[in-house]
Amino acid sequence: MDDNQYILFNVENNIAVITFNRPKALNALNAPLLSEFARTLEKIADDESIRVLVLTGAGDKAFVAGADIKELAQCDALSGKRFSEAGHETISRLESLPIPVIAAVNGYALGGGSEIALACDFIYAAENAMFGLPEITLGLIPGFGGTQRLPRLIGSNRAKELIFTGRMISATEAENMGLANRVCPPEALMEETMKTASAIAVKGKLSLREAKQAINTGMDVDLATGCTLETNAFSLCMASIDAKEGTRAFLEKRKADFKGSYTS
Ligand code: DAK
Repeated sequence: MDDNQYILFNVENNIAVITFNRPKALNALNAPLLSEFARTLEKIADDESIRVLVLTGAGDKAFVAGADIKELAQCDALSGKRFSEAGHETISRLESLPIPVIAAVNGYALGGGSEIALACDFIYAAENAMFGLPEITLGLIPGFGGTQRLPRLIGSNRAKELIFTGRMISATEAENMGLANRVCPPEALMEETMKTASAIAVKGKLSLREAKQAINTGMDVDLATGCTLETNAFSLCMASIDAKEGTRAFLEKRKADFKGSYTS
């Protein structure tokens, strides 16, 4: 289907799955993996048929164990800047995809791996998952948005403790902190994730996009501005064929068949 070396990409029933596939290095993010990831996200953004994206890691040990430390160790200012720019661009492309994205964290999600999961809409974790931002141990700080997204999700006090110590936390602790939505036995993780992905995939693509955008943008503004954003998004939905179909389907006692378009 494509010529990727470090990314597996599969689409079935309108659900795309990206698997980070460098299991011998615990799926650590090297430059080629990051650029394959970026290209695949671009392809997904251009494919109207894809309704949900799931991210996971190959093997049973890791989602992504962070940036490739061998590569990091060789970075100078210029290559570090390039790595940083490419990383930021990719993470923000991931976060701003107009479809829901679920991280199925099946082992270590460290550093850049945790940051990728944080840029997804929500996280399901296997019981053996471990989360952490160990950059401080390397004399660094999180560089793919961890200092910004983690405190927004779990509060600045908890985020500071994790970032200052570099301590890893278990899936259960992550769930208790509100970092992971659900914890499953490892063998059930993909099934549970795909069940939720399928439940989302049959909903209207336009209303999902508007809901995601309203939440993401609304988190960074005051409540009144957020409610104005919601009003505008709501009126866009009302203008869509999908809203006509959804309301009509309810009245006709049948399942809605959403087309994801404003016009017929
Ligand atoms: N990079 C490269 N190789 C890695 C790796 C990594 N991050 N993590 C694991 N590996 C490799 C190991 O070297 C080992 O390879 P071989 O020795 O077999 O060749 C293989 O994967 C298996 O790992 P272990 O033998 O260590 O496995 P263990 O079960 O004993 O330990 C572990 C698992 C996850 C606890 C351990 O591997 C570990 O601590 N890994 C490193 C975790 C880590 O510190 N990750 C990096 C975080 S820093 C930036 C933006 C973002 C970032 C940087 C810059 N800019 C904006 C510029 C991000 C930084 C990070 O992510």
